[in-house]
Amino acid sequence: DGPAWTYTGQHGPVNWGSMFRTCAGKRQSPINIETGNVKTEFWKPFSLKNFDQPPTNMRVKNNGHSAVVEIDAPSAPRVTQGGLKGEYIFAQFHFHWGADSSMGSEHTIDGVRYPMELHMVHYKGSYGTLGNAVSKPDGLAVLGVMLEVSETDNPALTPLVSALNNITESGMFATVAASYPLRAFLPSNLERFYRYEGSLTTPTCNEVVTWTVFANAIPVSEKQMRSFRSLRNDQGGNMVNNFRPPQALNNRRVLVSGE
Ligand code: 1SD
Ligand code: ZN
Repeated sequence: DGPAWTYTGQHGPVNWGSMFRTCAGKRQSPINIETGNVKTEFWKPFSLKNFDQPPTNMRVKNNGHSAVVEIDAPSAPRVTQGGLKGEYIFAQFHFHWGADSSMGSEHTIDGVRYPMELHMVHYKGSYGTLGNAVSKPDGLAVLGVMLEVSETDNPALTPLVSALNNITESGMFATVAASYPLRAFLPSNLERFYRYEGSLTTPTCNEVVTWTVFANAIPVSEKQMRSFRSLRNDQGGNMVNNFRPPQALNNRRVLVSGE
């Protein structure tokens, strides 16, 4: 193991490229999405299977750089269509957020930063496991959802936010009492989204992700944001600003779904 990577200081994002070669690659994530410079594609709508089933168990872990949610479900949630080639199986979802609501998202849209971004990570079923899939160029499909501040709590986040009190330190995990189906963490409009080929946004920055960033956000209250900001990271500091800044687009095209 090399030195631990961080979001600030000597082992922060600007130096990931020298610590992990792939982080200096040409297909990195996140990016700024310029909506005036996208190409429209007409894909079949996303097909989400088992996204409406309440999980039999939901737990959240503080992995030192995010809050990661895993579930047990009667049948595995999976996604096809929406321009994806093949079937992708749900693995986990997690969040990136800011010290205050002026920042936090990884992707930006026309330079606009959201206070938080949710990533639903899926691996290609034909690769069998997430571990196998992270070495394949089409191994992962991540669905990115922006969160925007609302006056009232997002009810789907309430049980999850309560559980955050029990995972304040890195390495801790807790059960989420009442678990909502995965659909509750997605915007109601799944038809409009941006698509490009990118990477994991954390070291080792594997260039294996087909990215989807939905155009519509879901709500979160400032009170709920404060619970995320009260977590501690693997350095013992506040877990805030755990987002990587936008990377160069290089020789890539951003696509947008058309209707
Ligand atoms: O940051 C996450 C990382 O924690 C892990 O979940 C990885 C998938 O194995 O995905 C990245 S990200 O690109 O979804 N941010
Ligand atoms: Zn992420």
